[in-house]
Amino acid sequence: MSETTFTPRVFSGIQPSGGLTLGNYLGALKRFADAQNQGIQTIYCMVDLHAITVWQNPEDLRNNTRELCAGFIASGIDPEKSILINQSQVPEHAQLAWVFNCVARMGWMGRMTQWKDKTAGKNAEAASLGLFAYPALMAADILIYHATHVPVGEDQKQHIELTRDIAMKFNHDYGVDFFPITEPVIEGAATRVMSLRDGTKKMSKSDPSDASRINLTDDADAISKKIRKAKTDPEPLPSDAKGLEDRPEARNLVNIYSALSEQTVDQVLAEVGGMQFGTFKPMLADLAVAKLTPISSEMARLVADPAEIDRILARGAEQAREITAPILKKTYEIVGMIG
Ligand code: AQP
Repeated sequence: MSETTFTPRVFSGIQPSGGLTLGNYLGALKRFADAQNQGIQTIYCMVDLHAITVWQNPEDLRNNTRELCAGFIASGIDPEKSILINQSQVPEHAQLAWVFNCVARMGWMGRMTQWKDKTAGKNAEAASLGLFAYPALMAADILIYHATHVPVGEDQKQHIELTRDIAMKFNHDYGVDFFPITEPVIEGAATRVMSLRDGTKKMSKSDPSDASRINLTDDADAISKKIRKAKTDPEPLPSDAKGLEDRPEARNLVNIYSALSEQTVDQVLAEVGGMQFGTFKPMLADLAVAKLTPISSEMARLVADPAEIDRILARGAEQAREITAPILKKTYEIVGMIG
């Protein structure tokens, strides 16, 4: 474990691989915006180098990166308070990732459930080397800032544990106390928002069924329809959280309500316990529309001015490099490449 005290610093990222879901909003963006107001430096990243681990149409990647940046800002991340960057524009991420590729072990990567999920039923030999090495780049994204805290959804927990393993192995191999042992921050009712069609599957932007997710670009009508059609069971809602066990769809909708209304699950159930879904779903739909449609209209306004988005990201990259360049230089000294 690290003996050094590192200045608290928050880092997190999202892939510009097309579209943002309610899962990304509640599991990541909303929490990024909250962290920004806690007096800690916050750095948020569009991880385009991660996105190309599976093939991306170049024009779509450019547009998706700008749309994602608009999504960050529309969700409350203020470029005056947080550093907002596009990963490829801060070259130290990729440079440190190479060093970490040489620290991390093949066996560690092979055990990652995301790697297993993304290659399940497919020919893993045909997957890109980048997809396999993805967690080493993620570790570099975090550690190039000496970030101490990473707000993420539940699905990313294993990757943060691997980031800790890489930091510990680097520190051990070189006899230094240079990289912090980063903490994942996984809090709240919606760290794992599930599909609206199957409460046992994560809500995901790559799910073939659009009805399974709420996109941040959906209008009020689409949001309401998707919630009304969400899969449920025939029982009324329970009056305590224990009653949600073994009811994945009911739990998911209550968790979403809880996160959007900023109440605990117990507070929500005190209000809606005993209600039928026919009554609860319109309440949830109204709440979701009220919270999400201002975000989608702000996103639309922002993407209409791509030059402004490019300016924000260029400024973010300059600010970021003030942090990353000295950390990379010191890493190269430790490894024996300079100095
Ligand atoms: N369903 C979810 N519930 C809670 N948090 C979620 N996140 C994603 N889905 C959920 C969180 O969003 C952040 C960034 O995710 P990402 O886009 O970089 O990658 P992802 O986790 O792979 O997201 P998707 O939607 O599932 O993308 P695809 O379909 O391309 O694989 C992370 O903090 C993640 O936890």
